[in-house]
Amino acid sequence: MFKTLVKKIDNLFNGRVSVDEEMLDELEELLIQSDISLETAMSLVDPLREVNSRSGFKYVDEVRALLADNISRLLHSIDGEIGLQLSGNPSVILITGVNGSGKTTTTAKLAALLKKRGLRVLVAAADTFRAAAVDQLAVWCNRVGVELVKHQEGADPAAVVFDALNAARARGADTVLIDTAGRLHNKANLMEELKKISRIILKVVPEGPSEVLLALDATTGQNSVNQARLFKEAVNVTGFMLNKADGTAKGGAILSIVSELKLPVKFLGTGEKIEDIVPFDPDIFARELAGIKG
Ligand SMILES: Nc1nc2c(ncn2[C@@H]2O[C@H](COP(=O)(O)OP(=O)(O)O)[C@@H](O)[C@H]2O)c(=O)[nH]1
Ligand SMILES: [Mg+2]
Repeated sequence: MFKTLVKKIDNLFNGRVSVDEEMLDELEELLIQSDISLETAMSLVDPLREVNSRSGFKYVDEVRALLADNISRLLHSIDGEIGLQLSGNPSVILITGVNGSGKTTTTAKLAALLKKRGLRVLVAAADTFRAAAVDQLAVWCNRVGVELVKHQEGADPAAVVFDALNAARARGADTVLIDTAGRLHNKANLMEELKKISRIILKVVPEGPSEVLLALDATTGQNSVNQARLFKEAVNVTGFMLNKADGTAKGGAILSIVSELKLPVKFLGTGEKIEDIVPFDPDIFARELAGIKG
């Protein structure tokens, strides 16, 4: 994932025998070019500059190690848990995000993942904005072998959710995954709809959703930080599913998003297939980015 960024950092470090200010400036520049905000890039590189001017680095690998530590610390400085949380009867996972961010794909991937863990999964087709959206989800659910609760196109998404939660109770399902719309007539409508869905969930499952995942398109770059802020204001987002991490994404936005919103990345989407989902491990990611092998 994010091969370009990993490679660029690696190239910068490789073949160097000593560390100087110029190299650290280059590193900062490289991070900024990779969609990391200036502020976040500085928070990662400034501690390296401090060490460099105080005692200097003996080996380039010390820079890698300290960079990995800084990235890891940033990714751990969050409110909430890193792993997927499942509680409630049934546990509820609400999937939100703008159009094309990979919500429906994420829903299908999670359904398959949880089913594999032995959970009984039910999916709610709460994107009723377009008939094609329900059809797309139905195909996935069929393939994965999980139940789907759907209404007609244009139906009230909150009513779909209400039915799905009650069906889950009646049938003894463990988890309900809710796929939502990413586009309505305007942004305010979308946010209102998400709030309404949240209220309905609370009526049936008093502890509320165990996860509200925001699907983000990794190729969107800095703009995804704005999206994240907007959704966080409307609903109680608990973490991110960063999709299209396999593509041309520069990858740096992930660090800006976590550092600004203080919420965990829970999964990476690494392709269009059902198994292309990876639980996010901050420490592995940090080491990979800093080019520490093994
Ligand atoms: N390469 C890649 N494509 C993805 C990934 N996740 C979703 N997509 C594609 O992105 C497009 C939009 O996905 P969809 O789930 O329909 O987004 P939604 O509008 O948020 O429901 C589809 O063509 C998906 O196949 C991913 O992790 N990697
Ligand atoms: Mg969709």
